[in-house]
Amino acid sequence: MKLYVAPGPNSYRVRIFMAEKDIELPLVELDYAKREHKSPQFLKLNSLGQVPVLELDDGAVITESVAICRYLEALHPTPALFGSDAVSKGKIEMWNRRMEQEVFATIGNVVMHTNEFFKERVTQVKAFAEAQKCAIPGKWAWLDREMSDGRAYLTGDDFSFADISGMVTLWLSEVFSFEVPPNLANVARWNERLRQRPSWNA
Ligand SMILES: N[C@@H](CCC(=O)N[C@@H](CS)C(=O)NCC(=O)O)C(=O)O
Repeated sequence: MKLYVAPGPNSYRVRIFMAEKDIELPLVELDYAKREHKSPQFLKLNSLGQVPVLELDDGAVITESVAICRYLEALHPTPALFGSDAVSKGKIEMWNRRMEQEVFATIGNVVMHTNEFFKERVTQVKAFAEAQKCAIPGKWAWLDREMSDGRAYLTGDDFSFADISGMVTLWLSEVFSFEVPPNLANVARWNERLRQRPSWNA
């Protein structure tokens, strides 16, 4: 089995997940500058030319960071980062979707519609990027209100896959200098807690 990766939130999501579970896999690190992710050889693995990609020993391929993590969870069930009972499974799915669609996607849209790197992936619309940028503080404020019950992690007391999506969202936010509004005490507490995990550096 080998995992194709390159810098960016989706590869980091899988690498954090692996670190949390103590999983080690051979990594193939692609170089964007050399366009290795768009080479004919790599496009055979993932026609979208995106990472991460997991290639199994029998040649089967799994793309999409969440799908790769779900596959790895099936092989390594503990700790159960996608939940262990009906309620926790439902809540983790719910919070993962919310994190991805409400917060990550808003920040990601600004990057996608302004950064040179994504010019060939989307038709960049400056006005959309501006509107999404204005929406970011409100997304964090919404999360802060949600977490005002004092919970440690997105779904409650336990760290889960949804928090890993949160980690890469916080990373994205920092790298592209979109400050998390500093007055949001609940998000700040969660942010600090996540950064203290050894997997943060994965
Ligand atoms: N939905 C995919 C998204 C994959 C993705 O967008 N990966 C980025 C790096 S984080 C990429 O490969 N970008 C290169 C490109 O878009 O050409 C996943 O979750 O794995």
